[in-house]
Amino acid sequence: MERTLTIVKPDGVAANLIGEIVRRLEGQGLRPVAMKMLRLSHEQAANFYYAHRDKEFFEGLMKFMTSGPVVVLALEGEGAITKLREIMGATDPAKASPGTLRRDFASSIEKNIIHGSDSPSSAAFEIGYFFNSLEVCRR
Ligand code: 3AN
Repeated sequence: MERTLTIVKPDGVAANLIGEIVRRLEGQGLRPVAMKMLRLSHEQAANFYYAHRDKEFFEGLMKFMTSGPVVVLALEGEGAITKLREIMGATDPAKASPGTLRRDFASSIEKNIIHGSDSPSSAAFEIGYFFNSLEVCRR
């Protein structure tokens, strides 16, 4: 059983897509084991996206990720990291496969409604970034 982290980004929350996104994740065998809504500060967003600190899009990404509340979930399931990335679709919604969340709902490569951990090491870091061990439930 594997765990991963997902974020319904500010555009997903603003478009009332929390329920639709969680429905698709649960429908494909990704069970929420922790969940909360919060509004990120610049510092919290910057530490989360530390790996992208030198990218030219970094400040735009900070502005976007702090523009409204997000919903953060830890998910558990068979092959959860890869499965979540498949359900999300490619970073650029124009390149995302039909039926993926980003193809169906995202408006740009930056405003792409959902985040998903890209490896076991980033999943471990990202779950620990948002949740302590008492907040992650066994199911
Ligand atoms: P993913 O979210 O698919 O793992 P990453 O990790 O490469 O993609 O990028 C993290 C976030 O940075 C993306 N979700 C997106 O919001 C933003 N981003 C990535 N590439 C670009 C880009 N070329 N221009 C603007 N924003 C970008």
